[in-house]
Amino acid sequence: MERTLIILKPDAVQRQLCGRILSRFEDKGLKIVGAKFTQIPRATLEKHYSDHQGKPFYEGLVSFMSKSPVLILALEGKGAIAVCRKMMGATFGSNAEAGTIRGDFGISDSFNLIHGSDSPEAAAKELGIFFQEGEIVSYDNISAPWIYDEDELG
Ligand code: IDP
Ligand code: MG
Repeated sequence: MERTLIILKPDAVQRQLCGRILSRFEDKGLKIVGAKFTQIPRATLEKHYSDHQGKPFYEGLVSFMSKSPVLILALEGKGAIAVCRKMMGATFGSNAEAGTIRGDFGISDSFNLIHGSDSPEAAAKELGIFFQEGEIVSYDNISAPWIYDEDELG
């Protein structure tokens, strides 16, 4: 099982789409293991988006992401990182595939509703930025034996 860091961005919160977006992940079988509703300070965003520092969209991105609260999630499941990226769709709302979150709920290239870790290394880094020790919760989900077969559950 793998864990990934998801952020429902300020536009998702302001447009009151958090429930509908989170439902998609729950429907898929992903398990919520961490959740935090908060406004992210600029200093934290600078760490989170350190790879994008210096890019033309960086300042706009940090300003957008700090403008309003967000819903930060840790989701767990088989191949969770790639599964979530696939469900999110391509970065730009204007060309994200229909059926994906970005493809179905937005059209902007910067206000694209959701962040998801793009690799195991990024997930480890990002989960560490947004969740302290003990804030990610391990627990048994009663549906698990009907979401996965015995071998997958290990
Ligand atoms: P990702 O969110 O699909 O991983 P990244 O390339 O990592 O995409 O970019 C991070 C975020 O920066 C995007 O989700 C989007 O909000 C914003 N962004 C990326 N490229 C552009 C751009 O060309 N114009 C405006 N905003 C951008
Ligand atoms: Mg990215």
